[in-house]
Amino acid sequence: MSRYVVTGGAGFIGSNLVRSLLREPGARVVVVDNYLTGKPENIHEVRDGIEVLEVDIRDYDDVRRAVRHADVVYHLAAIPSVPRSIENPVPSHEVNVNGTFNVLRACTEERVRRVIFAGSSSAYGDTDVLPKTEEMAPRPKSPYAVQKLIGENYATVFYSCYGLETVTLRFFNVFGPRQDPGSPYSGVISIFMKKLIAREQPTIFGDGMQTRDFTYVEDVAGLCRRAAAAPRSACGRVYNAGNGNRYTLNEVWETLNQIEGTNIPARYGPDRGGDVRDSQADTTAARKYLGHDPQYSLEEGLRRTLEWYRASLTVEQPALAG
Ligand code: UD2
Repeated sequence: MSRYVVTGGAGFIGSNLVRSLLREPGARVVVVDNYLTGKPENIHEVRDGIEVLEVDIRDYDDVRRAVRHADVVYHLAAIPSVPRSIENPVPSHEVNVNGTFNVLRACTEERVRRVIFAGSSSAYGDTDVLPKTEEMAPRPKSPYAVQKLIGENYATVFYSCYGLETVTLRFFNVFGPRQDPGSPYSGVISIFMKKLIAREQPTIFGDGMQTRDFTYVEDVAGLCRRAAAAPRSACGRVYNAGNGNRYTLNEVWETLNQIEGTNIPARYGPDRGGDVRDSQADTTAARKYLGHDPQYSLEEGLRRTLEWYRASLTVEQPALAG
């Protein structure tokens, strides 16, 4: 019987991972979250099957108690968002860097078998070549990107220096159910969903021709679990956790209009500081060493996500014309 700890388990990706872990017979799942960006309602319906520890990863002693007896720790707790880290770098530094250090240190002390760390594709910055491979030199463009890069470097060093089995997965623009659309720092697809359902125009920063490797959250949760089960030889390394495709924001908004049978034009605003222009994962290493096998096309992921938002969002529907 395995005991899993998911830091950030009440967050968007974490709460989806928790559901995926609970499908394993006999799995014991512990959620560590301080509800800074996570939400109790994300884990409400699975609450009876899990243990929840309201712990802030900036507190080492609490983290240490939380990871005690864990077989695998999925370290997803973070303050995400590129613009948020530019506007207010201190909290995200404290959580993403100091908090990550605490988790790695606590897992070493408590002899946790393996830590899966949520890295970010933002670590690459702008590269001359696409898709992006793990050998490319990182060129972070924002505090958030630096923080995630420090986290993955620590993860690698904790493996080489202390023998803690770590795997870093660089997440590439994950989307899906339970992504919070409620803040200006929310992921673009969650914002698009909310706007589409409300029949409002989204604002696209720049010309909308920037590209992202949008990856459906189920595929990411699946890869997290595969990374936990991979042989030890796969540890101490960084892997791209993307889908392998890239789409412009204009294409995403157009696809959503098609799915919904609407024709709502986007508004355009100034470029967003710290933005990477293009992003696409080379998934060769994750496929080869971790068994990564993404199943969801962008369109299928968007359909499923839209269905979830439609059922969950309490947005006032405008009166039907005519
Ligand atoms: C970065 C990372 C991603 C993940 C994420 C966590 C890259 C390429 N990706 O995502 O892997 O770590 O950070 O936060 O660095 N946008 C609009 N209108 C809006 C909102 C966003 O046009 O209302 C644009 C935004 O300017 C950007 C794109 O949409 O060009 C994606 O933005 P995002 O905030 O969803 O994610 P991003 O790429 O910063």
